[in-house]
Amino acid sequence: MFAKTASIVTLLAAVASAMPAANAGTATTGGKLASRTNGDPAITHTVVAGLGGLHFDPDNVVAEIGDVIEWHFLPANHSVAQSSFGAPCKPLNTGNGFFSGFQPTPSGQAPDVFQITIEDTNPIWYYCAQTKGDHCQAGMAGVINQNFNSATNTLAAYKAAAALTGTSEIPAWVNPLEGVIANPNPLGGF
Ligand SMILES: *[C@@H]1O[C@H](CO)[C@@H](O)[C@H](O)[C@H]1NC(C)=O
Ligand SMILES: [Cu+2]
Repeated sequence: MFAKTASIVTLLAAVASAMPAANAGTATTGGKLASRTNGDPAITHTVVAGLGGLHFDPDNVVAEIGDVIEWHFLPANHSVAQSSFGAPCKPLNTGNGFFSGFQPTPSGQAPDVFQITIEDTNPIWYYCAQTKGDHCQAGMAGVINQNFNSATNTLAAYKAAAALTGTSEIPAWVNPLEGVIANPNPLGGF
């Protein structure tokens, strides 16, 4: 992904040097999403829950507006729930954070995956809400579009704070079907 981005950046720089200043970052008209800044087609970023233990892999993703994040679930029983940076292992307090529901599987990958579409470039913090075994406290926490200019709101700090929480909160609202689709690549190995 980074190599591809770099080559596109190089290409755009070459194009830009031969053209008047580009009007990047303007809002679309009629579209739900703001403009992508790189003109690249949307891509799907795969994140694997439970790869390498109580861990999301990769747990720090940089995504463009319009990209899809797709979580796959390995054994035994994981989930993905949105939180805030300041309150790890707890659902976003407004009740409109995402939650995949639990996606158990005894082996291989769970039959379903969970998808969200990136609608802006604000950081998205998330965790696994499995309370049996304290997954979030053990490091099952991740971020999309961390603000790399912030010295405080880092994934390391989020995980450190998560480790200090007593127990996780399972989102109480029922929206697990939103974004849950049949696994498009159930036999893909990770
Ligand atoms: C998965 O975990 C949830 C939360 O702990 C639990 O309610 C559910 O019964 C588990 N499912 C399986 C199949 O173990
Ligand atoms: Cu988990």
